[in-house]
Order: sequence, then structure tokens, then C-alpha cells
Amino acid sequence: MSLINLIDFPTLGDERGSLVALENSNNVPFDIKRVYYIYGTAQGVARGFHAHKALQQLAICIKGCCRFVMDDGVNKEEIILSSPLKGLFINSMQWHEMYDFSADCILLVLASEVYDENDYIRNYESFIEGLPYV
Ligand code: T46
Repeated sequence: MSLINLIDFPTLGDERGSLVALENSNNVPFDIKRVYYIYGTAQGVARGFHAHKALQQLAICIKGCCRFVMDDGVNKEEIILSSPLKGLFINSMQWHEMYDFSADCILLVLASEVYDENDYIRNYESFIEGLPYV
């Protein structure tokens, strides 16, 4: 199974411009409890380098672009997010790293739970040890 799970969002735009609607359990596969966004990332900075124990997320690059590397402990796949019409589903226990943020990048992230630092696995060896199949 691919590590890159993209969800397409229809644009509801008209001659005035574009509009995208994100809805719980419709085009977002979980109930949204938190929204955050990452912007103004300095050139050359990499972010992420963790997995979540239970959290599910959907990452949408609503402006600019950035590159995600997804890792299940066995395989790695990467994708460049550059469209407000595509969301990258980040499942629990998927190690992810983000690189190559454009200067104008705004990365919007929808999350299934409120912030909990205890849900993060920030050490790669601990991540591997926590996988049932490795
Ligand atoms: C993820 C990727 C895609 C909060 O206090 N509340 C929040 O909701 C978030 C997301 C972060 N924080 C604090 C925790 C750190 O002190 O903000 C600081 C920066 O967070 P972090 O270093 O985890 O940022 P990234 O870009 O490495 O990771 C973020 C999310 O934290 C993470 O869940 O999956 O984006």
C-alpha cells in the first residue's frame, strides 16, 4: 500500500475565484479537532521528524510548495505538495519529514485531536520499536 494517500478536493470556484470546502467525515476522513498552519519557514529548514501514536492529519499546501517524506519503517516515499486542491493524509505511526519549503509556503494542517506532546514519537529508533510489523 502506498505511503502517499492524497485526497482531491473539488473547487467550488466561479468567475470570482476559487473556494474549497473541507468537511468532517466527508472529504476529511476524521472529525477535525484542531487546525494549524506553518508559514514563513526559513530557507533550508527541515521540519517534522516524528510520528504520532494516534493522531491523524491532513496536510494541504494552500500556497507555495513543500516536500514530504513519508516513512513506515520499511519503505519511504516522497511527494511535493503544491496544490490547494490536494490533501496528504498522514496516518498515525507514519514517520514524516518536511523539506524544501518555498518562501511563500503556507501549509495548512487539519488534525483529529487537540495538541498533545505525549502523542509524538520524536526518536526514530523508538518509532521502529513501536511498529508491530518490524
Ligand atoms: C506534524 C507536522 C506536519 C503547539 O503548541 N501546538 C500545536 O498544535 C502544534 C502543531 C505545535 N505546537 C508547538 C510544539 C512546538 O513547540 O509548536 C512548536 C513547533 O512544533 P513542531 O516542532 O512539532 O513542528 P513541526 O513542523 O516539526 O511539526 C508539525 C506538527 O507539530 C506535527 O504534529 O505532524 O507539523
